[in-house]
Order: sequence, then structure tokens, then C-alpha cells
Amino acid sequence: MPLEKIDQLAREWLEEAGNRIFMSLEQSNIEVDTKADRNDLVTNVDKATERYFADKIAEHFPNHRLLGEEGYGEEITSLEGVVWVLDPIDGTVNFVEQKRNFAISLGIYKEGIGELAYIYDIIAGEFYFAKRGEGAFVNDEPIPALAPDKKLENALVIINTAAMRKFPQTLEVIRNARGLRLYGAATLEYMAVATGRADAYISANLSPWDIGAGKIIAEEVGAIVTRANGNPMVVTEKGDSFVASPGVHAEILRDYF
Ligand code: 2AM
Ligand code: CA
Repeated sequence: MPLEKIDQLAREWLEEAGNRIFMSLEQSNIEVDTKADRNDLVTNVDKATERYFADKIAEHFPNHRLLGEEGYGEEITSLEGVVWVLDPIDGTVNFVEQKRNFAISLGIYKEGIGELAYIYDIIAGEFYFAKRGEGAFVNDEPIPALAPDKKLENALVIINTAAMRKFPQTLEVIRNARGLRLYGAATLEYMAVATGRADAYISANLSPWDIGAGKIIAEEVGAIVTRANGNPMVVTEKGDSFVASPGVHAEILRDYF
């Protein structure tokens, strides 16, 4: 199956899913449930969006697998074959409370290698895309490669509160940085680093669908993506995540971890 065909259909489905999500906000027909804890939300829109992709993938690519947050895909522990890693809505709390600052996230892996990635910030009208080896784009404009040698003292850092508790040394990182920013949607925090609006993002507990697309796009512009301790980050495993431009990544690892 050529990647061009997968790319073409993925874009069609993302556009259609984006329109449906936009309409659901316009019509205010959003039903909210909690999952693991009171801030872990899911809505009928998250579920309907993942269901839409699950049906489309099964129809067009019956031997591809879906790894999705809401469970319409399969139990997946390895990335054999072609795997669509989907978060139908990343930033569901923002979706419900702010009606913005959320995104659809889709990464497409072939034999474990990230080939295509899409993060669609519907309300901002920003469509991030990367194809392995061919660079990253936002709305078809190339995203420039990150500066390799930025210093923490000039850096904006994104560190979520769970990471502050898990890694108390991040409070020192914040003190020595130019400032702290928080967006509340892991994929958009990855894109903040990829586009240079921030220089580092550390999060304590992300799942495959939070990082599957962001990792591909961020690496394509030269960001370094690891676990907080610098170990490689395997997309199928939950855990902490540390993405930063090269100089800032090296400085934080060397001086704080
Ligand atoms: P989600 O909106 O898809 O759940 C901020 O909370 C960021 O962390 C979001 O990207 C959110 O993704 C992610 N996240 C991962 N696990 C979470 C959890 N248990 N509760 C809330 N947010 C979680
Ligand atoms: Ca989600």
C-alpha cells in the first residue's frame, strides 16, 4: 500500500472529523463523562470521532490496526504492520472548558517506524504534518529546523504539574529558564516546541496516542525526544516524555537529571 494513498485518505478523514467536531461545538451537543479520575474526561465527540476513523480504516485498510485512546481499535503492544495511532481529541478538558486548544492527533507507523503524522488544531485552523525524511509543515508551510544551540536561560519551558511533583528538580529548571508556559494538550505542547514557540516540554505520564504524531513531527525539525532521564521513548509504552531543541535538551539532562 503506497503511503500516498494512506496520506490522501487520512487528510480527507481529518478534514471531515474536524468539521464534525466544529459542528458539535456550534450546536453545544457535548456530553461529558469521567474516566480514571475527575480530570480525565471523555465526551460523546471523542468517541464518535474515534469510531469514525475505526470504521474508515477497517473499510479501506482491513489489515491495518488502530491504537486509539477510546478503545475502538485493538490491544496493541507492538508496532508490526501498519498502525494508526489516534487521539480523537487531545486536550478534552480544554475542549469542554475552553472550546479551543485541543487537537486531533494521528501518527501512522509502518513496522515500528513513524512515517506520517498529523496534528489538527481545528479552532486555530492549524494543520501540522510531517512525512519521515521530508520535513514538517504547518498549513503546507515548511517548519524551519530548530536552532541547535539555544541556552536554558533564553528558553521558555512547558512542564506540567504532574512532572513538577515527579521530578522536583524541574522547579529549578523553571527558575533558570526565561519562563513557564502551559497549554493543557500534549500534542499542542509538542507543536509549541516544534515551531519554536517554546523550547522544552516535560510531562509525567503520556500515552501512545498523546505522543504518536508529535514525536514524528518534532523529530523531523530536529527536536530531541526521550524519556525524562534521557532514555529512548518507545511510543507503545506509557510514561514520561521530554522533548526539546538540542541544546536545551542537553543542558537540562546534564545539569538537572
Ligand atoms: P487527553 O486530553 O487526550 O486526555 C493535559 O491533561 C494533557 O495530558 C492532555 O494532552 C491529556 O490528553 C493528557 N493526559 C494523559 N493522561 C491524562 C489523564 N489521566 N488525565 C488528564 N489528562 C491526561
Ligand atoms: Ca484524548
